[in-house]
Amino acid sequence: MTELETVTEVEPHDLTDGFHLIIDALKLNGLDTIYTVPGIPITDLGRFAQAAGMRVISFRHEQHAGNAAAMAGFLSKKPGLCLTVSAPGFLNGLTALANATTNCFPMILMSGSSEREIIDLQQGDYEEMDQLAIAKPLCKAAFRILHAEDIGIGVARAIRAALSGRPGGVYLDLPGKLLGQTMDAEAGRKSLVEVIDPAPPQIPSAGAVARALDLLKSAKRPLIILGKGAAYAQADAEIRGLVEKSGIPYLPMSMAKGLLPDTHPQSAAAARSLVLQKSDVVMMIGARLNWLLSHGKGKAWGPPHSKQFIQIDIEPREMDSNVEIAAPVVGDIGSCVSALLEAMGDNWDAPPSDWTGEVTEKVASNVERMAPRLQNNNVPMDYHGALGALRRIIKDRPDTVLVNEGANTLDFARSIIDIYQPRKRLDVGTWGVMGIGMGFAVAAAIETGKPVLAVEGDSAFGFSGMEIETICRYNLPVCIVVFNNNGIYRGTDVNPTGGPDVAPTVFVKDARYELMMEAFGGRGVYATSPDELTRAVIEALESGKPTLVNAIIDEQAGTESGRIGNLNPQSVVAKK
Ligand code: FYN
Ligand code: ADP
Ligand code: MG
Repeated sequence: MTELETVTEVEPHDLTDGFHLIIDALKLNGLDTIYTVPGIPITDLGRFAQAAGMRVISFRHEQHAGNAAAMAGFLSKKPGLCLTVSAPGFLNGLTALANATTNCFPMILMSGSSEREIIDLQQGDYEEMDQLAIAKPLCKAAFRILHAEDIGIGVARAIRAALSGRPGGVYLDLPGKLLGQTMDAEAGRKSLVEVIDPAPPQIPSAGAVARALDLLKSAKRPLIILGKGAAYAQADAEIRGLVEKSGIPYLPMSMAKGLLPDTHPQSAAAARSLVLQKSDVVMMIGARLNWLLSHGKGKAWGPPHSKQFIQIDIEPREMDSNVEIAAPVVGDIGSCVSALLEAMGDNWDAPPSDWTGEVTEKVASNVERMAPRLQNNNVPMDYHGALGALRRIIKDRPDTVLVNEGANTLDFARSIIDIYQPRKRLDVGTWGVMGIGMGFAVAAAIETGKPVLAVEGDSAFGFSGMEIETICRYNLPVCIVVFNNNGIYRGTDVNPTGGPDVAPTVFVKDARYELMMEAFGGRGVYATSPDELTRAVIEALESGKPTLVNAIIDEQAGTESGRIGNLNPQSVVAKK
């Protein structure tokens, strides 16, 4: 009998190993999908996970696998899993982990790593890197598991860290040596931990609720701002109940659009500047007073000290981060909103009608002003013509998930495309990061099973464009529309020296992005008019076939940095 035969005869029933303990620990906790790029030392981990019935979705670059995991976390309230190889693969995934943490999306980045002893003596191992130390400042928590018997606890700690309190990204370091370690199967099973109640309700204090309602009652011009924390909370009915019972105009942040349909009579989205400036009491629900809200002060917010803020958030330290919060309500959004609703009773007075009337009027006039522009059938297309077409498609198919990135493409789509259901608009989030497109689209398709429409600037698309192969490989119902205006912001910049290089913001003119899709067996369409665009997108959404529509946009139509051009520093000595 050879040595190998001895091993296979005696050991299979008695032993388990690091690979299988990790998979069993994830499955025990209801985590059933891994977004990954295979390679040393985790290739077999992916294989075994698939063999064990997990969904293992393999990408072309780790950043997109990481973005998919982050979005899976946002959509499911379970930590999204990303699995990468060591050093460079880990670093590629780390951008997504940091972005997830910034956006409060729960995810776990699991990376294989090299030999600890060699790393710590810096002796030059294959892909040598102290990954744990590098990850630590960029995520919510970071752990390393050295022994097979600690896998259950290690995975449990990662899950709890990702989900509890303010959700975020967790790094889990998996040394190659751990994966092959064996232990007694029964002892292994017993070492696994089922995480009980990882995000327990956090009930606000009665005093905080009463203080918030007193302030809200005293308001003459109240405003509610809904952020993506409110979308994450999946307390959709309670949030809608609170907004409607209060009668207060609300402003959705970008990824909170659809919590109530954008056509809701209380939506102040189309009167954004007015409500920010003129409101006197602002209730933030799962939204932060960061750059996207001008930090709660300055010109956008009207005269100094003209506001008081109520803030509902699970993270106590968010309070007073930018301006004084007069009424902090700390707790999970579901519990806070329910407590507010109950304490409001049945006789809540609607806000003064001169205020609600002023907001409604402004909304109506802005909507009316935009309407005719959305009907144009110009060739080449402008943003309004092209997005007007997509707006009508989403109106008819409100369960479509919209993914959106770019500069002008992002900004115009945000205000033009109405969203009707919660968590149906996924975009660049807190950092304004480019490159989330295909990763988010894959996760949206996998996690929701709904059709996905990814509206992408041509530059933004380039960051994750190779993942169209992934979309075709898994035959996902994703329709990508590339807004092709030959460059970044617009395609008209010239090299002022007259030299041979084109300007840094300019791409190949009339690039045929749709042919990329055909290369992988998907459908490619070249669309020059809103009518052609409409036909192509409807066909894609109805067939569910992976499709890329190259939408030709007037290269002069965009503006520098879209609506955030003010963030560009200006040179006093040079003229553009
Ligand atoms: C909104 N508006 C509308 C509508 N919806 N008018 C008519 N109809 C509808 N449906 C109006 C709204 O009242 C505003 O006008 C304007 O359109 C823009 O609305 P928006 O997009 O909500 O507001 P704004 O000012 O752009 O918001 C600021 C912001 C946002 C910082 C929150 O720009 C944002 O989320 N930016 C992210 C940018 C980013 O990350 N870019 C990636 C970097 S790309 P007024 O009320 O008149 O103001 C690298 O360059
Ligand atoms: P937006 O960009 O849409 O304004 P942010 O991501 O800046 O939203 O803010 C989301 C906020 O929601 C964060 O401060 C986060 O702590 C909070 N949050 C996330 N999930 C919950 C929850 N379940 N309950 C309460 N607050 C939450
Ligand atoms: Mg462009």
